[in-house]
Amino acid sequence: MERRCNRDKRLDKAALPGRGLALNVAALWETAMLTLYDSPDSGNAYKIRLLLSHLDLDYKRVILDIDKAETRTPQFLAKNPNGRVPALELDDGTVLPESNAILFYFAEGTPYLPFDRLGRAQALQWMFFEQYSHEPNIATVRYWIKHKIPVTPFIEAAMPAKRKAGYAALDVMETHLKRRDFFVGERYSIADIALYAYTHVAHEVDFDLKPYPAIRAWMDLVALQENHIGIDHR
Ligand SMILES: N[C@@H](CCC(=O)N[C@@H](CS)C(=O)NCC(=O)O)C(=O)O
Repeated sequence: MERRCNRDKRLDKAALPGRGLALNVAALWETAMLTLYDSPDSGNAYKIRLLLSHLDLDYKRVILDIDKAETRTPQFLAKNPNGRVPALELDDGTVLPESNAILFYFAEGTPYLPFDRLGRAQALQWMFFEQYSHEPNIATVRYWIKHKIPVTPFIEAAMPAKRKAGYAALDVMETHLKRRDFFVGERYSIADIALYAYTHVAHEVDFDLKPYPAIRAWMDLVALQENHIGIDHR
């Protein structure tokens, strides 16, 4: 079992949707055994660790080493045929892969998912945007560079296009955030978690966030949320 301990106490300035709610949510899941198939450097897996921290839920963490292809073993493929983390295993053996689906699953009934119909659809809107326009570009560049993937002719040719598309996604986010603090309904939600995961580490692979003041202000607000943890939190 992994327990979180680095509670961030700088709470006053931020909108705090989860305040006082975490205990109730934890009670709901009290008897459930949750297993997260995880990888420490994965932003997609970090999304889940972050939401579970906000909700103060305990879970078992099974760490798979992507670089050693531990996501492609027959044992793991039997759980997630797509061979990727994160994947959530419930105590009845059901396995739910896909980071944003897992976020949605846990956020249901909590303030991390908007309560109104349009707000929920807008949260999905931004989560689909993240998976189509943001993550395949920024996360892929990060993976290639941080994991020292050999530069094949394909990667060499694809890199500039991935960077360009990554900046295009950041432009969309900047435009949206210029006039609001959070992505949906003026409060922190799983839409913010989904987009924060790879945006806040984009600088690691030289995406320059200086021209994006609204994104930087939003990232500061995200980091102020109750029970926030960093991607490196163990
Ligand atoms: N759409 C998936 C993407 C998951 C994904 O790409 N996971 C990567 C780590 S971030 C992975 O497990 N790679 C290992 C592999 O492909 O074998 C999600 O959002 O969960």
